[in-house]
Amino acid sequence: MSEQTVYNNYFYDEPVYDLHDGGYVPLEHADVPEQPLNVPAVLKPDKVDGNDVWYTIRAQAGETQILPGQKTKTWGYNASLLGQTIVLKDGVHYHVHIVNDLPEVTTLHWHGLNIPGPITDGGPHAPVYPGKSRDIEFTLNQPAQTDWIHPHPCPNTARQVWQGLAAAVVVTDDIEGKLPFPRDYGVDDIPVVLQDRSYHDNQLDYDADYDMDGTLGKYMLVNGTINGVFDVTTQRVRLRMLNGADRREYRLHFSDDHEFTQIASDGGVLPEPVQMKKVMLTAAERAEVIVDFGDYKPGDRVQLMTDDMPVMTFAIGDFERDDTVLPAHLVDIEDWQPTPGLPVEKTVMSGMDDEVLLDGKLFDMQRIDRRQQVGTVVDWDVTNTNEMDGGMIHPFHMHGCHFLILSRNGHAPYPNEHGFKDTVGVNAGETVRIRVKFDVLGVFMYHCHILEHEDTGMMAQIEAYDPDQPQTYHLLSMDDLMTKPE
Ligand SMILES: [Cu+2]
Repeated sequence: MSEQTVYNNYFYDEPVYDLHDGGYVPLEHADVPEQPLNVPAVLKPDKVDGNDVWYTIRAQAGETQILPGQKTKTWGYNASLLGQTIVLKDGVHYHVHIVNDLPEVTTLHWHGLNIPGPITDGGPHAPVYPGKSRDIEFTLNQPAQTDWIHPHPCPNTARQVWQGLAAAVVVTDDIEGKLPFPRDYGVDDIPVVLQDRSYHDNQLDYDADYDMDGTLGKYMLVNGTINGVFDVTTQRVRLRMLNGADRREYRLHFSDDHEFTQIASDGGVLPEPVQMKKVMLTAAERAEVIVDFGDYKPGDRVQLMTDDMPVMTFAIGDFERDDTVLPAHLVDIEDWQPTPGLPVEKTVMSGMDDEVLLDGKLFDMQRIDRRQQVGTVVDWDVTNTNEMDGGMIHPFHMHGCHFLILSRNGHAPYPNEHGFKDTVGVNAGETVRIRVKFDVLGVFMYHCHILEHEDTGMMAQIEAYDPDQPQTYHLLSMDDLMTKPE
C-alpha cells in the first residue's frame, strides 16, 4: 500500500447491493431524541485462578427502553438486550457456564473463535434447553480480534438474533497489545454493533417483518441504541464495527467524508493499516477502524452514516493532542502454502428466497458434507451463482477456522482483505478463492450468514479430522434439537 492511498470505494459490485432487492426496506429516520450510545459493560468473570477463568453467560428475556413510551420486550446475554462484552485473552483456559432462561431452546455460538466443534463451538448440535444449562471449556489459541456470540439453533437463529441475542467478544494477545492502538474500553475503544429493526407499538414482531431473503428493519441501532451519541474525549477512537444484522449490508462513511484507518478485520490485525473513507460490511463481518478526530474542535459533531442515513453521532469534546503514527507494517501474516496433492475444494451458494442451496442441497444436521485434515492448507473456490442482474451478495462464513482471501474472480482481493477472515461477502456471479486451515478437531458449519438463508438450509458441515485422533460425533437431527429431553 502506498502511504498516500486513501480508498473511497465500497469495493463490492453496486448492482447487487441489497437496496436493489425487491423486498428492500429503506432505513428511516427514527423520531426519537438523541441518547447516549449504549456501551455494554465488560462481563466480569465468576472466578479467576491462575490461567483458568470462569464465566456465566445467561440468555435471558427482559425489557429495554429503545423508543419513548412502552419498553420493548427483548432478549440478551446477561443483559436485557444484546449482552455484556466478553474480553478473552489468547492462551487462557476458559470455563463457561451457559444458562438458558428463555422460553425456547437456544445455542451459544462463538463466531470467530477457533474452538472444537460441534459442541464447544455452539452450533446447532449444542442445544441448551429452557431452564437448563451447559458447561463448556476451551483454551483460546488465536490472535487478537473482534468476534461475537450469537445463537445458532437452526432454524431459529434469525428470530433469536432479531430478538436481541448478540454480544461482542474482544480477543486480546501480546502482539496486538504492543501496537499503538487505542484500547481503553469504553473510552477510546468501543464496540459498534450495527443492526436494523422495526417496531410495532414499540414491540418487535419478527413474523410481521420476516423476509426469506433476510429480514430488514426500518431503524438503525448501534449497540441497541437509536440515534446514539458517543462523547469523544480522546483524539483517536477505535471502533470495533460488527455487522450484527440478519441481512442488511452497511455501507459506512462519515457525514463529512472524514478519513479513517482500518486496522483489523474478522480474524485480527491487518498486515498494513488501510486508509479509507468508506467501508462495507456484509452480515457478520467485522472491521476495526481508528478514527482520528484531531481536525475537529470541541462542540463539533460528525455522524457515521450508512448510505444516506445516520447511524450514530460523535460529539467532539476536549482532548489532549495525540501524535501517534501507526507503523506502515502492523503484523506478519503467516504465509500458508497449500498442502501438495490436495485438489481445490469447490462450494456453491445458489438461489434466493425459498430456493437457496449450498452445493445444491439443503442442510442436514446428520450429514457430514466434506472433511479436511487439521493442519493441511486447502484452497477453496466459493461461488455465488446468482445473476448479477437481480441477484444478491451471500456472505460465506466458516466455523472453526480462519481463511485468507486469495482472489475474487481471479482479481486481487480488496485492499482491506489482506488479513485473516471468517466471513466473506461473495458477489453475484463471483468466485472467491480462499485458503483454509483448521487447527482444531470437530464438525463445523459453513454457511451463508444471511440468517434467514442459514435457517432455510443454506448450510453444510465439514469435519476437521486428524487420522491419529479418530473421533466419533453424535450428530443430532433437527427433531432431536427441537425436542426438550425429560
Ligand atoms: Cu445467502
